[in-house]
Amino acid sequence: MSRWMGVIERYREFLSVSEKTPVITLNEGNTPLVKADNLARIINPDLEIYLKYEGLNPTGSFKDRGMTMALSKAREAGSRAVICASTGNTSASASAFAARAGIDCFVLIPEGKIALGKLSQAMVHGARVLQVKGNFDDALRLVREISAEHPVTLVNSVNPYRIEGQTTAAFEVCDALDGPPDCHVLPVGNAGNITAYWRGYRTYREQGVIDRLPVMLGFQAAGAAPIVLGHPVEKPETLATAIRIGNPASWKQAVAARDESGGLIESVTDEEIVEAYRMLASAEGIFCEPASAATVAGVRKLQERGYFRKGQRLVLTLTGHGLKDPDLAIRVSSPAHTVEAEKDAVLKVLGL
Ligand code: AN7
Repeated sequence: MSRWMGVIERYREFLSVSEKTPVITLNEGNTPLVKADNLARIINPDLEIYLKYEGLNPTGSFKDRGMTMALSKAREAGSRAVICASTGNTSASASAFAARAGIDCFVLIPEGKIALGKLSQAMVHGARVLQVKGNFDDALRLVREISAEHPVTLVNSVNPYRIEGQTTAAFEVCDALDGPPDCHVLPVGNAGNITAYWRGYRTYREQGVIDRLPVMLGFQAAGAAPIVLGHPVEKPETLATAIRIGNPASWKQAVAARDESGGLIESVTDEEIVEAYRMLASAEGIFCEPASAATVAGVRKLQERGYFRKGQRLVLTLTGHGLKDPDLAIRVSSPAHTVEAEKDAVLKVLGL
């Protein structure tokens, strides 16, 4: 039988699981690698651009790859409860996989600063949701302390199984392209994903599956760009709430990925993010989160200063689905008309 069974079954040999590990899966992974020729025509027709559309994971973001590992290992260890801080997607994913595992889930989110779709997911899956009067960094500090003192498993990306699970995205990219891209482009928030991709590519090279490594290009939001600035940001601000993070947990690993690959981590403004977000939706039919669009905004910025070479192959990870935050889509798009229920009125508005 060839039914896709999730990332643990597919990449078991690269992951810390044994036949005793109970696999908690929602058949995550195996996401499309969409060739973006329209986008390339706009940005630079001499580039080959692919979009790794992680919004098509079961809970709508890349977090599911790490969460299948984290919850499977938590179950294996006999854990009764998991806890996380989140800008939204981690909590959505943790609560879904915890529900499937029959484990309690506690989530701490920054008050009023997560997209409604993500909040609805944590609630409907039955997590205990606490809104913290503070930002993500405050929430992460709290759950680190609580999980160190109480019998609850931390499932933020400081849990090594999370990063391990997320390496599978790099494997999928290489498997799909029969090799690595020249550049891999990611949004950077808590910096777990850029860490995971870099490790995934290195693993594949050590195993001889690929014979070279891509350049890692990361983008933070300008109002939440601690790695770019070189110091924590006390009050991070960006409309890309997923990456509204001022003190990333995997800071050092992200810098290592950048430097070892000969890449860079830079910032893009909210304005550039929204422009890229609309461009992806209108030119490619792909609806992603604003945080995900930071990749396209970043590529446009690098293109303007002649960074890329002719014929280079780029993979951009679109980390989450646009439906997580429909309010923003409506806010930045042209409004819907209201018309009388009469053909003439409709034709007039349509200009037909
Ligand atoms: C759509 O859910 O940190 O650099 O708590 O949801 O690995 O943190 C989300 C992060 C990019 C950044 N795109 O990834 C959380 C959380 C989306 C995200 C990121 C996130 P990392």
